[in-house]
Amino acid sequence: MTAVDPTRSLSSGRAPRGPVGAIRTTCAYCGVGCGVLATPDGRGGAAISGDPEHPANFGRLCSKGSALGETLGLEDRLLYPMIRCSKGTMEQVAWSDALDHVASRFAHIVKRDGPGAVAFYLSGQLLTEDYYVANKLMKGFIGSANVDTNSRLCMSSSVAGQRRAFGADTVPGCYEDLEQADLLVLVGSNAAWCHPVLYQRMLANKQKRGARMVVIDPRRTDTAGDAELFLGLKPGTDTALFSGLLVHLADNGALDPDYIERYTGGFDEALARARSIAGSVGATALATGLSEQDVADFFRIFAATPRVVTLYSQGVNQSAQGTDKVNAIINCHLATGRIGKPGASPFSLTGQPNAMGGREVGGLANQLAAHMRFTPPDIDRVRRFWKASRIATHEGLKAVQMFEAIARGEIKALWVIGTNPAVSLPDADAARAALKKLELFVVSENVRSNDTVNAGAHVLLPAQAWGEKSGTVTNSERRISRQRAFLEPAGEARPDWWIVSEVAKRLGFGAAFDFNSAADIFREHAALSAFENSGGRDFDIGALQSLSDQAFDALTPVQWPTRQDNSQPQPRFFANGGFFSSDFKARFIAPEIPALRTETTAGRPLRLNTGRIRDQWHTMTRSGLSPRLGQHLPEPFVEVHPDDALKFGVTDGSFARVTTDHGQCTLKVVVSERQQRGMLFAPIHWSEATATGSRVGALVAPFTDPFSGQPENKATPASITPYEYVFRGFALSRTPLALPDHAWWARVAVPGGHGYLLADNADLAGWQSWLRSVAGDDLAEYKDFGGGVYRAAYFASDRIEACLFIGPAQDAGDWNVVKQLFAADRLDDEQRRMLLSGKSTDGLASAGPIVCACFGVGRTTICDSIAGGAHTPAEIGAKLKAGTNCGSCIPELKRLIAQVGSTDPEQRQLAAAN
Ligand SMILES: Nc1nc2c(c(=O)[nH]1)N[C@H]1C(S)=C(S)[C@@H](COP(=O)(O)OP(=O)(O)OC[C@H]3O[C@@H](n4cnc5c(=O)[nH]c(N)nc54)[C@H](O)[C@@H]3O)O[C@H]1N2
Ligand SMILES: Nc1nc2c(c(=O)[nH]1)N[C@H]1C(S)=C(S)[C@@H](COP(=O)(O)OP(=O)(O)OC[C@H]3O[C@@H](n4cnc5c(=O)[nH]c(N)nc54)[C@H](O)[C@@H]3O)O[C@H]1N2
Ligand code: SF4
Ligand SMILES: [Mo]
Repeated sequence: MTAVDPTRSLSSGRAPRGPVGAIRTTCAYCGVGCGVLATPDGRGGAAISGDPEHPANFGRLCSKGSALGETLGLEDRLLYPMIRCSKGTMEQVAWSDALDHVASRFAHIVKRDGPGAVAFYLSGQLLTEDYYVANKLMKGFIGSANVDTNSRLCMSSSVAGQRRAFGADTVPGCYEDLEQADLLVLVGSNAAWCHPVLYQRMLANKQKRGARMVVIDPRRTDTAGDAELFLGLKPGTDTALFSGLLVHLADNGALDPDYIERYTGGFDEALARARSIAGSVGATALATGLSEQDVADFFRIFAATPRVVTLYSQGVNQSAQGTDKVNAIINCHLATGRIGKPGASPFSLTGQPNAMGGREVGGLANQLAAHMRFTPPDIDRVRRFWKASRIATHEGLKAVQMFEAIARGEIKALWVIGTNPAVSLPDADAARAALKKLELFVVSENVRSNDTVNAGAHVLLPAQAWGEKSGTVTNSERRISRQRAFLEPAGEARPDWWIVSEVAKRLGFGAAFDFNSAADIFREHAALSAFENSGGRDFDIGALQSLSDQAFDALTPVQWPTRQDNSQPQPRFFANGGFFSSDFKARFIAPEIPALRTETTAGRPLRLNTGRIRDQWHTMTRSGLSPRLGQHLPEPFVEVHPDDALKFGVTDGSFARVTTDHGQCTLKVVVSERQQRGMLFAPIHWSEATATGSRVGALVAPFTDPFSGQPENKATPASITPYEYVFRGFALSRTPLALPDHAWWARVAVPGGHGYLLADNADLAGWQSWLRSVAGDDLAEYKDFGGGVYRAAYFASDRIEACLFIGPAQDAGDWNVVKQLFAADRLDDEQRRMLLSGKSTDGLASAGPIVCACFGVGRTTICDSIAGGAHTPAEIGAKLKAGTNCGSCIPELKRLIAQVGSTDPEQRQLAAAN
């Protein structure tokens, strides 16, 4: 290892400071890319607030961003490089040994089986600099394009759709458009939960300017709560809806013939195809399952509103026809010339913090760096720029195909960096089994344990995490922001770019990987974007290629392109054509007739839709550490329409088995009218590491879109059957617990320790002996085995060390109350006595499940306040503070107001239930 390591020092990448010692950085989570002020507390933590100067959020943060300070602990961190030794156990090794090992094993496999036998699987959570170096090594020097990323599961249909239409992967609009639009159409986007700060900007437009909102989603999400029009279409029918819209625009004089004529090609074919798919309002209604009235309303509003932004996300992308869906949307914007103009554009909402940066460096297997492609001139250009010894000459394998090739034994070495494919890939059991076949399986991670690490990694390399790492990310509106270090790196963690560069050096490519800092890499990346680019490539940040280290440290958020000759950034594209095709024109695309890849059958009569919840991020390796975020929806669940619940015999609050042709999960049932009949919804966040039998990726069919390779994550045929557990309960402990194998459990962070929600069928004596084996015999106990109740706690001085509550479904003890007692540093005698009663003690009434994460305000409290006369979120805020900080719960407050205030007793019951 080098004696002086610039990556260990906070002095690089730490400037500039914001007010009173705060460091400006960017949120670790979604593609909104909010600016964050982090003020280190000197003890490894930091106070977090929104950066008022950042143009993505102007000081706002959502519930996840606000809770970032609760996720900085080191308890779960991977601190040292580790290698699996001959006995099968992981052993700590020196960095130099780990890097030598990885390089020599990769070199051996490439020499023996060729470059196609190795692969990298990367992530939109890496910094641009990490991504750039990994892509350069694999595509330029190892000589394979088998480098793909979790963005394949996320954005690749948007990439493919934009490339087909615009000739390049260009997002034409910017965030200001959301404030300037008169109509916001959200398609397959639950922005209220997944892009909350942008959603608030849209709501502000609605409130201030009266913009209208249309939400298109098979589920009535909280995003739909603010919409004038909610279109709960049948899954997978978006192409029909937007084909019908194109026909309507054409037949009602709403086209922009001048724009079509001057700047586009292929309109007639696309319109003819649209007519054959959905040639009228009636045909569209039939194809989508919507009412003719709703379809007609949507078409009319769209046709009559020049300033319209259509925002789309995973309901569009994650489909076996995702690329066609994207193009069906873009067609309507091209046909009306509503593109790249203030308040008018199609807008792909990106998921991860650096989904866009990954696309810029060419992290996908079918891209070259700097938005170049696998064409002979581009390959030659990148080869010359990199002085690449062995550049890949054709596209590599896309994520799902890559894991299939691993399963077949064709890919023998895999390096996973910053993603958890054993959870997030479709057919996740098969993906996990494939990992076990690898001859060399390297994982660069922040955490010591997740399902991918636990799938048999041979080498673990500790990467610097958010707060420690330093570099750049690009958000949904093409804006590059700095992530800056404000904490010392944990243990021996290193930047991902450093780890990859050190392996590259050991493979003999030292000259091309002699980087000393993220700034070094960024300059090279910027220079490549401008290299032989006279405007023919959209991605150009040539103006930034000569930044000094100090200027890089001080870099303020900047949108691309920012070209050398004209350093004025360009917020929008294509208002006056200028597409990136050979004739500078856009292409209308005639989509295929929409159809889902699979039919439901008698055995699999439902369709499983999967997605996100408000307060968790992906596989919970970071958000799962925050007690505040754990309060909102603490358990893995499946949402079912009341009619289906009745039909299949499942009830709210009970458990059910969800089965597909690929796998099985056991989930808590939530019966809800927000769900469409015939569909189930389950969140993606839980894994083997955080719950039993709740890894939803195992249920998902591995079908992919033919153009993008993106899997259809939202429509797998499934069945549901009730599953009985005699006992329910929970455990709380200061240290992590290994629950007995027979139990169903879900882990949740709680103040002061770890919580586990439980369900089980084993006898209570077994639980008693398990607890004794964990905590010793010195237990305070309440036993009523005949009544099915066992409660026990173990104290150290006056504090609960661990406790266990098991009982019949309705009598297992009040989790919300016991959690508060557990959080306390000391319990008085009265509280101790009350503890094992499992009921509230004075002043500790249960507030119900938490709705407002910032102030810990529960549903019961909120419903009481509504019943007591609070009729708006503002009035609830004035009484309870709920919704007055980050605002992420306001959509839910509105739903509760509607439900509690409803004259329909069923609605009122729903408010109390979910
Ligand atoms: N809280 C939170 N926020 C996140 C994330 C997170 O993990 N947690 N992850 C981030 C990432 S990486 C991403 S990619 C984004 C994703 O953000 P979103 O795409 O908004 O989130 P999803 O919940 O995956 O899916 C959105 C909606 O698509 C709907 N849908 C399903 N099928 C169809 C269909 O056929 N047509 C239409 N029109 N809609 C359909 C679903 O019902 C769902 O409500 O969120 C980002 N933000
Ligand atoms: N069924 C279904 N499946 C889906 C989806 C869906 O909607 N439905 N959505 C898909 C989408 S859009 C996405 S984006 C994926 C997300 O899926 P994943 O990427 O698999 O999920 P994460 O939990 O974000 O995994 C990131 C991992 O990288 C680690 N990590 C974080 N930062 C760094 C870093 O800087 N360096 C390194 N080396 N490691 C780091 C974290 O500890 C974590 O283990 O899931 C996809 N899978
Ligand atoms: S919206 Fe929330 S999660 Fe997304 S970047 Fe902003 S604070 Fe982070
Ligand atoms: Mo994503």
